[in-house]
Amino acid sequence: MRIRTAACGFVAMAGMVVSALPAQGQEVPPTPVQPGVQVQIDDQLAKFPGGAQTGANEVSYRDGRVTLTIPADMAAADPCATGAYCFYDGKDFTGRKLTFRDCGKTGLWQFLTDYGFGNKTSSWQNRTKHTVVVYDQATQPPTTLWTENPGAESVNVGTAADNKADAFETICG
Ligand SMILES: [Ca+2]
Repeated sequence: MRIRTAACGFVAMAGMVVSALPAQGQEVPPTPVQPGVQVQIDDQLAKFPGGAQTGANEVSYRDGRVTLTIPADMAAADPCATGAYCFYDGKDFTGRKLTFRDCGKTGLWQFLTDYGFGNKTSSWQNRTKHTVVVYDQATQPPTTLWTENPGAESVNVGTAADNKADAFETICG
């Protein structure tokens, strides 16, 4: 929300500049350098320590096996890398993206909440040979929300499962 507000303000300001200088080929104001992203990264590292900033919009944990990507624009999300599986905050693979690369022969449990990603996932991509089973642990017993088969993806987890995932198990494929 903060980013969206800032972007709207910028557009309004740019419009004023253009109307004030109608004559010459005006200089287009430079694209703002992701004003909110660094603040979000600093906030992420403070609240979920153990990671390190590894890019302008990226925080990595566990020697790069887990990566959080924070896009400046909600609509602009990178695709999930081959060999990884990704959880997205937004539908259609948008918004914050949390990338994982590992698995366990008898299942590897991990927690989205360790990275500030609990109750957020709205879409996902699995570009590995692994199978990922995703849970809502807020219920008793835990609810199985969905299963990510190798190579599968979902642009929308559906209303019943939206923003509920907090843990998952990854079985090596
Ligand atoms: Ca979401």
